[in-house]
Amino acid sequence: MSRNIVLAAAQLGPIQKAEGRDVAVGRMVRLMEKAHQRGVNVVVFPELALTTFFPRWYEEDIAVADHWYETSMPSNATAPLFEAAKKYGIGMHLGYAEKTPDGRRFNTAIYVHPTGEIVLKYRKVHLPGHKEFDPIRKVQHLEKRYFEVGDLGFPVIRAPIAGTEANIGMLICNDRRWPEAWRVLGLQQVEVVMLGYNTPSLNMDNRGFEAHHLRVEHSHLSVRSGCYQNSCFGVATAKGGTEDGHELFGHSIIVNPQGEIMAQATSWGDELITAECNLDDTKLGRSTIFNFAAHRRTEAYGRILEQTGSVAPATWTPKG
Ligand code: CDV
Repeated sequence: MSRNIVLAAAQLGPIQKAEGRDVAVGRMVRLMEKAHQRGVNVVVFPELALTTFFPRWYEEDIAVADHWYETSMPSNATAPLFEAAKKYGIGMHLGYAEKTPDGRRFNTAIYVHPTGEIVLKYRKVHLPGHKEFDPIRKVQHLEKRYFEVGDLGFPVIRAPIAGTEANIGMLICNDRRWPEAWRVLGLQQVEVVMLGYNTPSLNMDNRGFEAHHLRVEHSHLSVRSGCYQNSCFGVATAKGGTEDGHELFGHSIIVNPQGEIMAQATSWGDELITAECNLDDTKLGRSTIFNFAAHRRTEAYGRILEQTGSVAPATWTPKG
């Protein structure tokens, strides 16, 4: 049985603060049409794909930001996406801000089967930035204010895709920089990691200089090493371009289990990149150098779970 599937990253250009969900959803439906024309089986949209990246805007009263969140999925606003997925028989990954019935807020992603059923939900674990207004920063990054830490772990599920089955998992943006997150997925034999991101072209933290070209380099390095070290495909989809005056770097990629980039976006706008992926290509790494059962040494990894921050090592001094 062929285990070839066609994966797509559906990069979005900027969504301005003043634009409604209908604008974003219309653009996303057009990308789904394009995906259908190119024989795509799974489309991956970015993190917080329905709105501007609102955590850059400070609100004293968090309830004032409530209009950025989805309280149901699908909703009237997102129904056209679910309809397009069904019409074209395409699986869809969607990132959005979630507000639960009991008032909890998460940075969330779902994977939707073409029938419209939600197969998998993930809530972002690694929330970058800060909770209170930071006068040092040129631009705020208030994910710690607007979201709780995800409470679903890093789930992986086996789901039907294009006549075969694939083990799928998700990360969201900053998660891609944490090898622990990838490894938890790898330990569940993930074959396809879907992840969306909104990453500014400049480090706005302003506590030191970071060369601009390294921003993209670090993003790609993280995804490529995550895929290689866990023998999986990765679809990393950006929001790009100048959003409300702030530049996001785009550069969406699809990566194979060797850590090679199979496709890369070249614009900062709406752009669909695709790659035909043989899921059996995940087997080589998994059965050789990254055969976890044969080679992992959990007895030496205690600190990973016992310690959060780093500690200074003991100091060696010469005896003589
Ligand atoms: N949305 C994000 O998680 N962005 C972070 C930025 C702020 C560093 C990222 O890791 O790309």
